[in-house]
Amino acid sequence: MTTPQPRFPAGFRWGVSTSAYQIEGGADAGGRGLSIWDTFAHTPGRIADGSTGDVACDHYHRHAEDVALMAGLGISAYRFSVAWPRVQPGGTGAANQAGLDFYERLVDDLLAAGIDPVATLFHWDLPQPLEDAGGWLNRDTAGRFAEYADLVAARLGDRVKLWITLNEPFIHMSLGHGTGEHAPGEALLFDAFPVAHHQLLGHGLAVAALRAHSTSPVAIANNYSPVMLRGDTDADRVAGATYDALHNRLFTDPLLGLGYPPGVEPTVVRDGDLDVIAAPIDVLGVNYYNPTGIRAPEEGSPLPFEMVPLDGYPRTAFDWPVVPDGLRDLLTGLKERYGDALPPIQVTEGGCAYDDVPDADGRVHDPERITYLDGHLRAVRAAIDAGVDITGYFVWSLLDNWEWAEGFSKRFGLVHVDFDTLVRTPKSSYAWYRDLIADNRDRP
Ligand code: IFM
Repeated sequence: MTTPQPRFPAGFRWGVSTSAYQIEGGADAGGRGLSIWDTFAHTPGRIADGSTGDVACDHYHRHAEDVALMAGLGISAYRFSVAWPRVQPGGTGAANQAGLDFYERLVDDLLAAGIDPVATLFHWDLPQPLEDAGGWLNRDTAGRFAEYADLVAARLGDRVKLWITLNEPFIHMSLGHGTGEHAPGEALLFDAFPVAHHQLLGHGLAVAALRAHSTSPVAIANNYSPVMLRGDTDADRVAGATYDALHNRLFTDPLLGLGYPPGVEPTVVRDGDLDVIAAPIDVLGVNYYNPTGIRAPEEGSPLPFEMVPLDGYPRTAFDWPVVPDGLRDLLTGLKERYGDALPPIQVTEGGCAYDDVPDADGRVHDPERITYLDGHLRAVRAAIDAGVDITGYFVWSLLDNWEWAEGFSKRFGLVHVDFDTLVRTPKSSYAWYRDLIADNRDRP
């Protein structure tokens, strides 16, 4: 890098993130049940390369090796997700102790390595029996989620250092139930709004369950994509505001006590629900990858906006534009929008996919990822300097892993995984992140 990274405040949480279905494998191990992603991935035509998460990175059997990789990085926190179908294979009822045993081993190994366990309870892998009963379209699923949260917190509440209820409920609603690109594969467009409300209701009920067993802070991880208008007519501005309400406000306004933004209110809200949803949280998890270009739609379009490519920026292997300033603007914009209602922020995901290939010596050089992370961490620092309370950053992801509908074709890891042999090879970005963390630790 040409200029050294600015320093971060003492106690800043340096982490990496993963999720259960993307890394664990062990699909049948320890009495795990089926999730909607097992069903989806095993349906021909759903996944780009025809793969499944049955084995993924085999983290279920190799978690000790992966914790050692984390210790080598020097991270202070590891964000993983608990697979609901490991804990409740049928989606309801008593806990499957073997499932909880696995997470207990992981949590204890992390603590022994000096790494804070950060547990996400729902990263999209709904037990299939709950989907068969209506999934998140069914209000009952919110109550089931709180019961599951209770079981996990009863076992791990004394050791998990930060709880995250839901990961990216917007993506689960929009891609899972709006367009059908993700599990469970429903293409309901705007009829998917009940999924937003029931996830938020489940979040609020789970907050109470977590607090009954644990004094650790509670968060949610929302993903945000700031709007970059591509057009300057009134119609373009209306389209931008609509997209912003849908992607950036639908899951945050009600959490912070403002109710649903006009124009995107679900019709299934009952008296008292908004109070449950607005239960205070301690941290807002922010996942950021890129902004979205928006302009007014063509006449006759089924959508009230049109998404347009953002030209002039470098692009990742996912074809996502690399816009670090978008992260700074997002973070300062959250502060402007929510003011004192905004809790401290941790960036719970940020990262990029590139086609990383080992060289003849077996080393994996990923300079684009270093540039990406360097730019985005400078953006975080700039937002801190502008007065936003940001207390952590988690790289997505520790390992190359199973990227949902893209299968194994998109590599996000600091560590390369050979999906035939499952051999792990730290990339040059791993060494860069390790040195950055050490530098921040060593300099007062
Ligand atoms: O891999 C996903 C993760 O599961 C949720 N956030 C975005 C990542 C990259 O697409």
